[in-house]
This record gives sequence, C-alpha cells and structure tokens, in this order.
Amino acid sequence: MSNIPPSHFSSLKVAMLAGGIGGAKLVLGFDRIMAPGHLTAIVNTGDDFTHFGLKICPDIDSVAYALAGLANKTYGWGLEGETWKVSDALEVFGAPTWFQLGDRDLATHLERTRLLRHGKKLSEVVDDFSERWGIASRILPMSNDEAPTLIETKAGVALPFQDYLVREKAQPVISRILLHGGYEPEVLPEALMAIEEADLVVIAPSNPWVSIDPILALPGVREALAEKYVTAVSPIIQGKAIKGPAAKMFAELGVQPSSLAVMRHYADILNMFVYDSSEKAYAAAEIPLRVLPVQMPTIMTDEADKVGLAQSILGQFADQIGAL
Ligand code: FO1
Repeated sequence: MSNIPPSHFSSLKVAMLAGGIGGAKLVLGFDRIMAPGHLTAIVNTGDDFTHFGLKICPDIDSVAYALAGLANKTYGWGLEGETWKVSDALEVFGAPTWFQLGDRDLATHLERTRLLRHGKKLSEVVDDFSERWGIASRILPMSNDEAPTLIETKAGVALPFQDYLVREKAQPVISRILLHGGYEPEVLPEALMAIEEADLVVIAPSNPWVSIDPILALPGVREALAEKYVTAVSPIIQGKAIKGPAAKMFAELGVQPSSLAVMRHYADILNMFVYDSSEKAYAAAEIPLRVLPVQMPTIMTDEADKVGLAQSILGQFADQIGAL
C-alpha cells in the first residue's frame, strides 16, 4: 500500500464502468475521495425499460441515489424512507405491481419521462438531476440510444431484463444474452472522452454479463480502453455473487463461477484485477499475461468499506505507475 498523500489522489481522474447495486457501492467509495468532477461513472442502461409509460433507469438511479445519499440502505435500489401509497392503490386495480415503484421514486420516473418527452436527451436529464441532488461526480448513461438487454431462456423466450430479473426472480435458465436488444446504440461521446481523459479506468464489481458487457459492446469503448490502465474488481467471491444472479448466469452459460473466471472474462482489456483477500491466491500459471492480480478486502458493507476499497485501488495503481 503506497503512502501517497490524499492530495495526490485529488489530481487524478478516474472513469468507472458500473451497473447495478454492487457497482453503485464502489462508485460511492471513489466519489468520496476524488476531487469534484474528477470521477466519471459510465453507467449501464441495458436494464432500462418503460413501465406504465414511464422511462425507468434502474442502474442510473442506483448510482445517483447512492451519491446523493438518498439510496434505500436495505435494498440498494429506490429511496430511503419510501412510502408505497401509489403501489397499494395500483394493487386495488389489479395492476402489475411486480416492479415496486415507491411514491418518491415515482417522481423521478415521472419527471425524467416529462423531460425526455420535451426533447431532452437522457444524459441531459441525468446531468439535471445530479445538479439538483448536489452530486459532485459525473454520472453518464453509456448511451442516449435504446440498448435493452434481452435474456433468452432455455424455454426459447426472449425476456426483457426486468421481467427476467424481477418478475421471474432470475429463475429462468439462460441460454443467451442479447446485448442492446438488436439495436445499434452509440456510446455517449462524453463517455469516450471521460475514458480518454482518465488516469485510471475502474470496472466496478457489477455483473459482467448484463451490467458491464453492455458498455464494452458499444462501438469504440474497447478501443478507448486499450489505451488506458484498466482495473476490475471481482463481483464474485468464493464462487458466489454478493447480490444478484451473476454466479448463476456464469454457471448457466457454461462457466464455473469464480473471480478467476471474471478476470478471464475481461482479460484482454485489463492491467490489474482485484479479488477478495478471503480467496486462495492464484497460481502464476492461471494468470493471463499482462494482468496483475491483487488481493484486498472487497466486501463493502458500510461507507468506510467503500472508501477503503477505493483508496486501496488508487494506492495499488499509484504503486504501479510509480513502478512503470
Ligand atoms: N428490484 C427488485 O428486485 N424488485 C423491485 O421491485 C425493484 C424495483 C425497482 C424500482 C426502481 C429501480 O430503480 C430499481 C428497482 N429494482 C427492483 C432493482 C432493479 O431491478 C435492479 O437494481 C437492476 O436492474 C439491477 O442492476
């Protein structure tokens, strides 16, 4: 662990690729130690869908609510101190309530939908909300275009992502993941610029298949990353995901779930790979060339853990560039 003074970190620029709930935790850790505007979170929008006519962006909202200090601490999605009066009233209608929309969370979806209908781009809406919520770091959708992740099941059905994850509780057996739902979305130009300007790119401990791959599959992203120092944090510890179906997906796609499998999944773009201290250290023969595996505590329970992990990653990076 380097003894780089915190002030050194504040001059660094970090770009993060993140999705879901695990991703939002590490984004928060970096947000708390980076100088304002020096952290850019490029967030997956493959989970987005339209429900009751409202544009819902779960991964964007998980990151924004976390950085704004508004996030529901139990679920990792939605808002703290939420009420459910609208959802209860929908229940009376027999309306679909499998996707729980809290009363205050609804305001986010209503206002986002209103602004989009007035011609604002998604990235402009996210900027507007970040401003209002006093968020110092930048949150960018990976694209302003439709890029819905579809889950093809062994039963031959292509499920929209939230139908798979929430309505079907991630039970169906996956046969294929269709990134971008057959559309050809363009990466947000500001996201490519953030990668180019970054000293370090961090792939957050999100689900590789459905939170990170949608970003990596956008034209130009892999090329931009090839020029950068990239590190990833494993979302799999001792063969299990902390939260969500990542390990189940690996198994159903024929890959033994492990942090090593995650490192191999990203190997061609990685310089460093962070995996949990509780695991057995990798044998040299297992490690893809040019990837530096680093062990550290990666379980993030409270804000101190999130900040600690971010600091450890920056410390390791500073050691590496110092050594370079
Ligand atoms: N996840 C659930 O498991 N059940 C829900 O009812 C639910 C509602 C919900 C509402 C707004 C929102 O932004 C996220 C919500 N999520 C819910 C989480 C969401 O499905 C996942 O966090 C992401 O798609 C996974 O990355």
